[in-house]
Amino acid sequence: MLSSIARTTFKPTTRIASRAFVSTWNAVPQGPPDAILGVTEAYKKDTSPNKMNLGVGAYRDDGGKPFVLNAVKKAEQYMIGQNMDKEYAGITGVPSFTKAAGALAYGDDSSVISENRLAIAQSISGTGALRVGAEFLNAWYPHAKNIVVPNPTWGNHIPIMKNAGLSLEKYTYFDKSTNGLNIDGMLEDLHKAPKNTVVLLHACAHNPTGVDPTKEQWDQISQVIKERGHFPFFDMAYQGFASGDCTRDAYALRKFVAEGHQVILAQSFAKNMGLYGERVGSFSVVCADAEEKSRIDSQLKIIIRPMYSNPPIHGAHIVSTVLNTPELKQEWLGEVKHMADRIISMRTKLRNHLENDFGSKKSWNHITDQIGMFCYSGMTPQQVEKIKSDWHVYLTQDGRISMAGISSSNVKYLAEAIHNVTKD
Ligand code: IK2
Repeated sequence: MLSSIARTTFKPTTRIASRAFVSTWNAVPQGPPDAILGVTEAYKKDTSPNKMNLGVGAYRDDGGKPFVLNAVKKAEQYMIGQNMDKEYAGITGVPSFTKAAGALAYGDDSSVISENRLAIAQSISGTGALRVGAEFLNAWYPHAKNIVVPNPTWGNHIPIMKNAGLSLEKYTYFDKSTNGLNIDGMLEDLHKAPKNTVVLLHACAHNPTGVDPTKEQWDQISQVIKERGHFPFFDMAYQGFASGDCTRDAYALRKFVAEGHQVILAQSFAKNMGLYGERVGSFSVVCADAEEKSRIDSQLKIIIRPMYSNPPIHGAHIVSTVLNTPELKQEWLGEVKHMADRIISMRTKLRNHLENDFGSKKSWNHITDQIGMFCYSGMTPQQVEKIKSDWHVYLTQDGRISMAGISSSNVKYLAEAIHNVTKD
């Protein structure tokens, strides 16, 4: 039986084989490498013992090694002891995770939680949260589907929003002449944007510039968003990484909620819990009341189900265990502060070496003024190319340095490299 099927099935193959083979995918062109992850690919191929990967935003300890937080290790040990099953989570994820994640972002005492009006779904980290959010806007935002993002912004924001069908423009953010925030330009652009535009805001530790608005500037931003009927979409990928304090870093989000904005939020635990590859985050919607929350929850499920059915559970259980166990939460908060402090100390050392050891005459104030994981160095694409070819230092084309990739043992080498490529 099998051999007769085989004979009839394979008969035509002899005819096809006699023609020149043309693959179905023949016309698919080679795409460019990813602007950030492509840097890691190039770094891996470099054999120099001095090489440094300052491209991707991933925290390293002072020995340059990936850092698994103690609170995370303890949570995993506890989970093994619990003999947990591997059943599917619900479409919106592990409830003990989403509850704790919402409280961490909005505050334990937030009315959105006590009044049961936060619709929240576990997501595939921050990227997945942004994508679910963009799909949600495309499906249900009652006005024109326009979103504005800061210039510059995290590169992936642009295809995420566009691929979900939103029309995207940029608003002024960074001032090259001061390496700081151009607040007047930002307010003006937000004022000029068509009414009801969705405004993407980095809640803290802006990527790639490391420049955040002050509290007073957030108040001004909130004001113009309100006046123009715009809608705030917060991206909080670095809670705790800006100041070392998760409450302080949630200032803008909580202030907007307190002022009556109905915000939406993409939250990530990649950086602040070191759970990069676990892909755990959340997308949430502040609703008017519990009845509205129930309707929004139902629509989030309808959006998520055909995309990936339901999220992975391991990372969510880690976060839930850490946040719901007081001693582990305390230890974790200390570890977040430790990571933020190590980055701050690298900023000070880098600037110090540039100015004092190598006598750079350029201004490097912005290295210590900027906050979070990144330093927007001001290096040109040519200088970035030169630091890569001559010094084996890898960073993104825009001159962004991932400060978390620097350690005590190579900060001086980096300063020397930067000085050499920037001195002319
Ligand atoms: N939003 C912002 C602003 C981010 O920076 C990131 C993470 N970017 O990290 C890579 C880099 O810039 O080097 C995200 C969202 C999403 O992160 P994740 O999907 O890993 O949670």
